[in-house]
Amino acid sequence: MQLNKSNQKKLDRLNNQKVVELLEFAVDLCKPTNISIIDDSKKDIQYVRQLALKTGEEKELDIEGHTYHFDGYNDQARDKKNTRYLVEEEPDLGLDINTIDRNEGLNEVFSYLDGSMKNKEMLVRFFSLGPNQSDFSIPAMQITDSSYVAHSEDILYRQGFEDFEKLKGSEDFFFFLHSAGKLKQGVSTETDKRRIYIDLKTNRVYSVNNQYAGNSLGLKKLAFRLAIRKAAREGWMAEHMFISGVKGPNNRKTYFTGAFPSGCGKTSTAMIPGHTIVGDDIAYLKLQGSDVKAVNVESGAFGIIRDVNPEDDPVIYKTLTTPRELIFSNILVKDGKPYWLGMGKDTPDKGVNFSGEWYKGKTDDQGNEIPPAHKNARYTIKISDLDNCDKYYDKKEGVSVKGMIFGGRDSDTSVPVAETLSWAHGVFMASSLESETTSATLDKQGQRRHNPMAILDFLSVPISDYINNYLKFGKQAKNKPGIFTVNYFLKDTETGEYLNGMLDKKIWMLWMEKRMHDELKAIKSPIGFLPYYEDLRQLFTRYLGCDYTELEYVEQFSIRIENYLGKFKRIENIFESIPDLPETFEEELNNQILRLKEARKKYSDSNISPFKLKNY
Ligand code: SPV
Ligand code: MN
Repeated sequence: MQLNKSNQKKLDRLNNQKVVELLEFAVDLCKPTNISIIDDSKKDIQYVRQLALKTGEEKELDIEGHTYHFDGYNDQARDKKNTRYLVEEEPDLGLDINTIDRNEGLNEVFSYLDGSMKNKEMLVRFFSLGPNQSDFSIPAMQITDSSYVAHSEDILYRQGFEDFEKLKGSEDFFFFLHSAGKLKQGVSTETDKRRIYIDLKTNRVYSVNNQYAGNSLGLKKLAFRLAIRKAAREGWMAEHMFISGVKGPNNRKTYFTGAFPSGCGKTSTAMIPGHTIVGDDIAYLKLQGSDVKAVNVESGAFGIIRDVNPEDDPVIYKTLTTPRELIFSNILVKDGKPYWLGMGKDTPDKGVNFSGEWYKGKTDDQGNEIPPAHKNARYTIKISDLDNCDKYYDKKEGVSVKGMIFGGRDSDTSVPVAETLSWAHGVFMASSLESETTSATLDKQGQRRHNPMAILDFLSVPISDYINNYLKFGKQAKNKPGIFTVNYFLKDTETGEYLNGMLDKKIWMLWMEKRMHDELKAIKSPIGFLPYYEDLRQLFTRYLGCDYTELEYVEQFSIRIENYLGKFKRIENIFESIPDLPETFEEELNNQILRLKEARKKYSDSNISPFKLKNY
């Protein structure tokens, strides 16, 4: 292995045999032309930023600090099919979790990585998943030949070279090896050989022939998969959750976490005007004394840019249109300016996008019209660049979590907000989350999928272990967070129109905040506690300055018994085939179905108005 003097010096500073071994292994396999070890210094971080421009993986836009990057035409989302766990004799992980025999998988992915960095520079990076030097955090080493990947990680994660120095030679860190493979105009070309293989045995991930961040950035969803397993084994939680500070009366701040499948309102919930953001995607949660505390694993946001406009997302829009370091991906560029779908102004008829030179009406090989920007186009920014960044976003001890929210894209069943009846009922409801698919994965869109805790794509332990861990975690917590379900996508059965406005989620958050401080009573329904009309009406008037009619309330909060029963039948069918589910969980399922059937009988109605439920 050829390291120049300054790189060798950096490696020596780390004094870590495991790091040296992994580096030697990666160099032998990928055969880079040169190697750069990057530390936490401004100079090194700037070097990576410049390299992305030099290699053409990123290009500059008019506004200072803004760059854009394209992923390949067929590399625009997470690739579930080619993301697999390498397993030896382990039992099947269950549900539709993809696995491959460990040896076979290693051979395959190594064959694609072999020589993948010829004529390229290998970047060796060190980060901290979670705040530096925190009890929550996990150190991570990333090797990549993509300066876009390394640059994105600088925006999205805390640099951790110094944390590695403090490791004193420990082998306890995650390792990611990535190569974008063969490039054409800065874009991975051999996407048919795209592989993302996760080695649970060694906490390593190998990813090749891709650039889309959900596949390539080791620290994002790849580290998350490793962390879920580590957490389940060690009794804490790694969750697909934002963390947000909800501002209640008298400036009271109450922290909530929220899990939503991608593209279902997660970032916009974390970004509600007037509230603060700690993180928008991944949280680690641990018990500390009587409290549940959470940290943001990341320090940036890789957010969906579609529909970000001054009206609906004023804070993000401002951040994206003022000078700062940020990366746009898969947007449309014309004359040094970025454009995306739903940005609130007209997009030009031609420009450059993820398909190359683009013009209105352009079609792909299959004859499909290519939109100006991809639906899953994204922005990469630092959380600290947002006006609503929480002052504790980087706090080593984390913030105290008072409530957890679970939401999906559900057009016909779930009420806009409900508080579950207990921790166990909450865990059951969160495990029963279903959502209509979106553009964040390469699947067909608009199909209803079971997605427990919005984490299914990332689960790395059998679902029964995962649920067991949840139940135990709550049992141990003296100050248990309340568990809430939300749904922003309920539609009118006849007109098909959404029953709620974009801003209504703020009201649901404020209602939950007050509930967690015992300031509001609620109506007990078969599926959980519902808000009283009067409380919502007051919140709508005070915080949104608008009317909230009894009719709206009834349409939104009536319990659609048949639809709920249909949903739980589907859930029952899924869980029936899963071995070793905790008994508590099965009881919750049976009781849930029973409560719905009893209510149907008691009210002789299958669409029960919340007004009727008052004395349930
Ligand atoms: C998500 O889709 O959940 C994301 C983006 O946060 S990524 O997982 O990186 O695709
Ligand atoms: Mn996510």
